[in-house]
Amino acid sequence: MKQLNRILLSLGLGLFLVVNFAFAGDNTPKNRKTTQKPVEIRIVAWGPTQAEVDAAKSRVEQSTAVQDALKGTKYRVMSFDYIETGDKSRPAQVPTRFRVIFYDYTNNRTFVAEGDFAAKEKIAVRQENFEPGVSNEELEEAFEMIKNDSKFVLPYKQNKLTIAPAMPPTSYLNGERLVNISIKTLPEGSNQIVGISFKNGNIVRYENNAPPTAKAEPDVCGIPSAGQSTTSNGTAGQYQVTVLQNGAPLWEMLVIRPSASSGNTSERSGIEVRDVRFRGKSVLKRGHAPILNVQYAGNVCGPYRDWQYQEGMFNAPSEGASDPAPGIRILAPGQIATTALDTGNDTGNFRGVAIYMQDTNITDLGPELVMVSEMNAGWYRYIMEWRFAPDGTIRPRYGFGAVTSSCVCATHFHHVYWRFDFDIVSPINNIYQIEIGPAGSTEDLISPIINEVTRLRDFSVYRSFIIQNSTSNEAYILSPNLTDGTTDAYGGGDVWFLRYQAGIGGEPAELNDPNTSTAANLAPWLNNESLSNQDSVIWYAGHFTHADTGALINPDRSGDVLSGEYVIGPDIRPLRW
Ligand SMILES: [Cu+2]
Repeated sequence: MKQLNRILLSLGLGLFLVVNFAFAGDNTPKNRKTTQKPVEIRIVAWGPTQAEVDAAKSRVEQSTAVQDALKGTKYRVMSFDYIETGDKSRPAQVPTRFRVIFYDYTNNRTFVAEGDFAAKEKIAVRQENFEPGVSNEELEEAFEMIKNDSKFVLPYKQNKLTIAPAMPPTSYLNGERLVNISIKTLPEGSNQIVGISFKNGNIVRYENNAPPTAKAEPDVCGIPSAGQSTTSNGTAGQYQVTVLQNGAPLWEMLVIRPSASSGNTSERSGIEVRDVRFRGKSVLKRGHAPILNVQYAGNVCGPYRDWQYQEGMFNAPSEGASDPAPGIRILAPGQIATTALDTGNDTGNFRGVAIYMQDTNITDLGPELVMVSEMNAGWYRYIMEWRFAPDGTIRPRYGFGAVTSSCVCATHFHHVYWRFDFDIVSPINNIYQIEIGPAGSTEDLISPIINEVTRLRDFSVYRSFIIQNSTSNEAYILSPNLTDGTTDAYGGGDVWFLRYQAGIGGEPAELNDPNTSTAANLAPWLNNESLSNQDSVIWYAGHFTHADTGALINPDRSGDVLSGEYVIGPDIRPLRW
């Protein structure tokens, strides 16, 4: 294994690190093309540090406004959000303000407190009516309660107890919020889902051994849960990533780890990329996946709205790697990260975003920049990956796995909704649909998308979409892959074309749907606004059917690229650049 050739550290605005990814000599991979040029990854930490976040949280918690609201209650800090500022004509601005989300178990209330990092504002608190999402701290406390419960303490000590997060993450019983945990005792295989009451500090048993939208039976599918801890909602981790080829910027982007990504605080949006530039010109203002849900055939369980803030452990080899910012690991040359989906093993050594360069067969210009993370949502294991090739191709990918559960034995349908805010060179773009023409014709059919609309995929005519700058020739094409499927009634659609909405005070609007149920709810935004020479946003849904009764692990993964039937995502390629 070749070690990092060179690491530069400097003080100043942030940790600054350069890794030389030139391959040489005996380490040359077999498929390496001779045209490959030396490539470097440069990482600069961006935005508030975890220490600043922790200080802000504790100051807010101690404020009189928050203490007045939560006086005498049992409560917990659930989540921390940055409040975005700045307009689209500028690069992402470092957040100066934030929200802290509290849950009051005594009265089953959610509170949102707003403040600023500079501590000049008075803390404002308001009660809001949303479910804050299960937190890592809740899960760890719940596990402890179960391990110490008189009924479970002996089997736990005898290593006969498996405790794992369940679905749905929470249930409300007589108005009380309970956190759901799956408990299996060996060897008799008794399996149940219980609700944890933090209000009363006890374990609540459900009728039929499971909450109404789940089931717990002796038969289970999926891989064994490793029971490792996850990342707290709102953990800092943002960094500017630059890939240099022969010293010139190839790719530049701001990367936000899943736990700090934008969107609804109780869901978030996975690995978020912002201000993505290829060879110095803007491609995407923002790319992320703010909606993730799953429906079961016959509704034997669910449906569930899932979340993407809860990073889980996967394997990011530490030998020769560097951790230049919290939640980011740059792997040594030749190393790749592997997830539960690849290995069938839920155990890992790292949470956050693993970054590496990898030779692929999609271009001979050099290796692809890969960023991957694994996220836990109850018994699901979700893999999100972004791949940036040196020819300008972007391949967002999503993979689906699960740890043992009775529900996942049944056929179920995963849906992921990417949000691509294309700003090709500038925010003002035009969008065209392109299809192959009728038999005998040599011309493609191209039609402009002039108003907000939703379109289905049509693989028979290779239906794709071109996004072009309004006043210059630069253009990208968004092409679905067969694995992305087509929608069913619950999925609600395949592709949506919407006008960008700036929102109040410069905080972008429509980053996540107004979810009134677990299904994606993009329809209210389709109100015929013009997309001609406008700033537009494309939502792209991928639909994946999970139908096997085994380990639910990708059977045909290629070994070095997250691919195969259990992985979906479109290809985004430059047409002219
Ligand atoms: Cu599944």
